[in-house]
Amino acid sequence: MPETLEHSAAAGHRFDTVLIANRGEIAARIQRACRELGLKTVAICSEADREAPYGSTADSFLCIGPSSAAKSYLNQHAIILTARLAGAGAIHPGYGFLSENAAFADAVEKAGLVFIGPTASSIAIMGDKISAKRAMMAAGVPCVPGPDTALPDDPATIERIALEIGYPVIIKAAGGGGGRGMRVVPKADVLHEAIALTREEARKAFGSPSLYMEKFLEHPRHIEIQVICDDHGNAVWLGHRDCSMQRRHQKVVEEAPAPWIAPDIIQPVGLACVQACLQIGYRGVGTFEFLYEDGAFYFIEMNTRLQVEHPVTEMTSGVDIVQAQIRAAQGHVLDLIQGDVTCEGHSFECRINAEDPETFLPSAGVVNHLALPAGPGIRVDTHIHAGYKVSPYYDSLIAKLIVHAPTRAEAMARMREALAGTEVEGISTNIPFLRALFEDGAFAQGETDIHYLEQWLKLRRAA
Ligand code: MV4
Repeated sequence: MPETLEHSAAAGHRFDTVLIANRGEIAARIQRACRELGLKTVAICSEADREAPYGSTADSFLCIGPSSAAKSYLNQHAIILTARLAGAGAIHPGYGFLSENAAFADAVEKAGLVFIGPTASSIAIMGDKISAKRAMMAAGVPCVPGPDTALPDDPATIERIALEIGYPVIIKAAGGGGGRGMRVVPKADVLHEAIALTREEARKAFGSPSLYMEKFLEHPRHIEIQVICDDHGNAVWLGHRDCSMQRRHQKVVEEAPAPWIAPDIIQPVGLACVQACLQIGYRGVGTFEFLYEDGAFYFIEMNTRLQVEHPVTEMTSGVDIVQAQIRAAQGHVLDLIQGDVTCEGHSFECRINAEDPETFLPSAGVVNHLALPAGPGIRVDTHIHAGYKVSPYYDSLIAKLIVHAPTRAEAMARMREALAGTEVEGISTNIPFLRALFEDGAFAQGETDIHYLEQWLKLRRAA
């Protein structure tokens, strides 16, 4: 009997070819991990990326649509069809694009392919920030004070919830996340107005008016915990990262471990994350995002994808997170236990963006000169080369500069050295601004919160 797609699906996790449904540095990063695991790769591109070097290193390379992401990297049907035509048994979504789209994960599995990521149901639970919070509270993960249910309509009940939490509170859309669809309420007199506005925005942006309310934390740090899980009831956490250095919800510098976090404070939080993964049957890699204020952790969201900043955790844990993610999707038992996980030294990542230094608008054009740093403890994840054309269609990340050294101070010195050895000409980048940031005293002390970078930029502009 000839094998049908249904039969190959029944064969379960086995695959020898991976379609990488992404572009840029992460397409190159995933391709490397596949090759190291002995897997063949299918690269895809839009018309704007036809010349992309990640295409020529893949086993096959197919253009799936026009430059607009909606018609290429977000075209679910074209991607699944291409995977079948090219003989791929699995799809790796990378980050962004379709990586946290539950309907896509479901469609991939229904086509008899493996989605390299968690189940569609895990993605859906975490995509709804209220059900995510409910799952975390049930697993004993510390959350921001506030109910794990949607706000009711009754004004008096809403007022009572706000008073119970205590002002200031924050109203968030259940369908939001990553900074979209939220509004701070300083005091009672603007509560109902804030709810009405956020509800309308949520209805338009996310197709759901569902909202929830939390205590607003005024000066937190953003600290996240990386987990990796298999399909056999095993899960570990790989330490923590500090991603407080951001501007308009775009991370600029990340580091591992988060500075000044005592092991006995983070330990129970990491274990609770592992517990939560086991309780919801999580598979693959994931990130628990926390706000950290006055010595306490508060869960806000879970990311169900591989993240841009995964390298800092790779450097400190020694675990190849992308390989581990692919092996988990193949159905392998996790090859490390919690006792094997250590955190050694300190790592920083700088995101090099092609952007105007004043306006932060994406800067497209040809990179006519490129020098990249090298040396002990220096890693560069990039897809660009001299002569590369940065297109205006996609996000402006052109390279990630990653360093690792025994101590935080040494890692900062190493990043200064790496930044000094980085030259990108022909387009504007944020390199000058990153160089200045690594000379900043408060940053050197690890004394910064989520508002620091924007304040620093404001002061710098004034000076
Ligand atoms: C918060 C908060 C303060 N209190 N929630 C922004 C992104 C989204 N992941 C959640 N965000 C926030 N949620 C409570 N209860 C402040 C932020 C926030 C923020 C969080 C992390 C990193 C940068 C930020 C910048 C502004 C606001």
